[in-house]
Amino acid sequence: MLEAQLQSLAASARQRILASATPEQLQAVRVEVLGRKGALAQISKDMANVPPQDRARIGKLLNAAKTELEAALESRENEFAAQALHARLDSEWLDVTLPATGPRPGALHPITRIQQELEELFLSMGVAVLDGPEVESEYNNFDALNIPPDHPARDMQDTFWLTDGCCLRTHTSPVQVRGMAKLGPPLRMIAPGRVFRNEEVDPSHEHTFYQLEGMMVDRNISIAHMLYFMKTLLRRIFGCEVTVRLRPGYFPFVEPGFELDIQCLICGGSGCPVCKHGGWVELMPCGLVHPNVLRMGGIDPEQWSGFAFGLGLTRLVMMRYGIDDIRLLQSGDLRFLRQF
Ligand code: 2NL
Repeated sequence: MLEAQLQSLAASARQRILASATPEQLQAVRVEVLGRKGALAQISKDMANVPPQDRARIGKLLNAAKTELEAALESRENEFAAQALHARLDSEWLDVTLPATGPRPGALHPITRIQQELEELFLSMGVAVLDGPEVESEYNNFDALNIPPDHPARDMQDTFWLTDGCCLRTHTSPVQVRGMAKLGPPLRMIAPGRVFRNEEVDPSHEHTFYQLEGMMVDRNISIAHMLYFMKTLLRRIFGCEVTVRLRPGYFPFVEPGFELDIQCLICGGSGCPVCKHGGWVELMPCGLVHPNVLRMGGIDPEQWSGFAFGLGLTRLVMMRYGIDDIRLLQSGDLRFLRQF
């Protein structure tokens, strides 16, 4: 009776093990047949009622069935495990022979590049490259440059004032004010750097931009020295002969002061959108250093004279690369920066 029950149980379990389609179904069969409260456990309990002379035989059969079903379950489990491994290997397949993406190196900002190029050019001409703070005293930024107390540049509208009376430098001139005292005459120096103006921002105006100012002081320096120097500088910057003209210009720190224009390099002077059809492009304010500025810098204007100029690095970069919106330069936009 128990023997027949055992045989039919084993047969149906064998069948169900082979027919199970998922690891979950197989596990359910294991619990039902071999589990602590499963069918074989029940039969073990029922052994108590088997007549003693049959017990050993049926006990053997029971153990054999257990061992056999255990083996069948394990073999089916191994099949499922192998299937799962294959599926995973197929989905996680990786072509290790593909070329690596490699590092994407950074690059210098175009303004940094033009600044470094010009620094090297000036160093090769024996000119000192000076640096100075971006926060300056009112004295260094305005007074020492002969800018009168009521000058509009000192206005809240044009200058970022700090609460302690200092300001963000509006030009790199204060570096040259410090340079006059530090170097003494004769001297040749440039001051490249970042400057700040409290301006409404639009495609051609930024609150932060870069300029490079320069000053040479020696005996009997004249406009002729200045013109020769400027033409040499521009030839090196643009890589070709540049035609220049001087127009009078007013800046409190120079006397006389000029606007230096270059003949348009795009149209050669015949007129185009870049020069607004005038044939000339305004490039560098310049002049002979005002005697008051020399004096405040500790240099005797009776003994020495000098020329000075300003050069907009930001505008130079825009001209070189044809950038039509100044705001792109400070945007930090990688789509823009990766082009350089
Ligand atoms: C500008 C700058 C110029 C200078 C700057 C200068 C500096 C000292 C003495 C004399 Cl310490 N001059 N710098 C000279 C001429 C032009 O232009 O921002 N122009 C709009």
